[in-house]
Amino acid sequence: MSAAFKNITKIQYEGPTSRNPLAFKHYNAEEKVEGKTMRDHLRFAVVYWHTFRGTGSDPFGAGTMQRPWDDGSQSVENAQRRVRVAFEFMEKLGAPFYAWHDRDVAPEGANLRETNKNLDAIAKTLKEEQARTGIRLLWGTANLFSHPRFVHGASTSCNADVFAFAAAQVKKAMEVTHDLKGAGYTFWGGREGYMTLLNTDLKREQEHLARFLHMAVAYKKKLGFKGQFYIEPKPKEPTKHQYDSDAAACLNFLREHDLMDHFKLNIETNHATLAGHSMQHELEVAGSAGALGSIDANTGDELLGWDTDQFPTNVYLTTQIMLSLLKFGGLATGGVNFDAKVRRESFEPVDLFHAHIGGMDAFARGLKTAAAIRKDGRLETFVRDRYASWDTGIGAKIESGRAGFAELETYMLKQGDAAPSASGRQEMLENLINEFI
Ligand code: XLS
Ligand code: NI
Ligand code: NI
Repeated sequence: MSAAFKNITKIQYEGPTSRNPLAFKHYNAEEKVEGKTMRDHLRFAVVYWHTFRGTGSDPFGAGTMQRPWDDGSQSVENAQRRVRVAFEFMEKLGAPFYAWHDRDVAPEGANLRETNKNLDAIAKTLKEEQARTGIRLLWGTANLFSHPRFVHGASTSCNADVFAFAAAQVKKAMEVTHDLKGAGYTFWGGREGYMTLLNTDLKREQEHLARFLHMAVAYKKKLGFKGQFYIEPKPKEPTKHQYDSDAAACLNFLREHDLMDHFKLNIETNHATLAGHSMQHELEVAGSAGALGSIDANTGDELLGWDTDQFPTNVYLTTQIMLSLLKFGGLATGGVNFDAKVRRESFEPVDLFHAHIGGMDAFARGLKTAAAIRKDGRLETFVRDRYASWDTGIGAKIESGRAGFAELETYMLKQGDAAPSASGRQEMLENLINEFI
């Protein structure tokens, strides 16, 4: 076995008073919250792309990451060695899941056949390491955006051959995901959008995207893959506009194209921010439609306008997220997937541990805080009481469909005016949340 992190042993829970940077202060995997262990509530996942393939490069400078196990080559051997290191990391961290793109784990070959062969070789190593450690695949996905062939998109490309290539690639990625017993498979529309409407047939492109997803659904059935399909909304970047722009747009797209039964949403914090929404808004929209599947946990920077994919450390944010997740019954097939990367300036391997430990602790605190707020009950009671006028009388009649405009006019002519409304008490509720944080 490799030992890339020789001086680091399994990360332990030491409690809130610990001063050890390589210990959990709040995430205690076995501790029960609302009758379920933290491990099962949070289902943490490490992403292969940022954590093991991130170089630290940015538009202004080269990579900075020190990854001594990686020789920087595109060889299968290098990729296999990287897999062993990845599993050493995840095992020491105590993360039960991981996620990949096909091209993160295995190098692209000279043609599709060679590329598939490379992926098969790496899948074998992934399988061995999954068996050795018990770490499971949360979801797989295909990278349909990095290679220059995807310059105009994948399933929404103006070039039909590119659609065909993308289909073949997703077919293979689904097969490997299935073979590795993945709990899900994700579609993120990296370049499925446009840079200018001057050259774009938007209707045709959206229909192609729908056709592509129907093909995936059909192949899933053929394969016997029982994992959950996810769509991951994002409004822009790298394109100016991405068709899966936010949760509401995705739901509308799925409904329009008769795909609702086959997909749930994978909601990412930084994507919500880019869409001009809060993470909780996106969770509530997905959850209300019965389509809340999984989350990509990260955060943006208030002062930078792009997908900076930082690790989440804000307990207020994680509390809001956990309030919504608990409300909608928690994560079933999904997980808290750290689609996050260490900063370019945090280039030593140990920084990967600090980053994940911090994210896991932030979510553990969010979980405990949200559970305490729910147990206290004042917030829930307030919201319920706020809608009390709908439980009886005219409200109940409207909700049950027993009143139309004419009845409501008669009612209101008799009443003369609407009954007075009560205060929304926003500040009181904000104070209430802070009682628990
Ligand atoms: C990019 C996305 C991507 C997906 C997987 O912004 O978050 O990482 O999660 O393709
Ligand atoms: Ni993501
Ligand atoms: Ni993202």
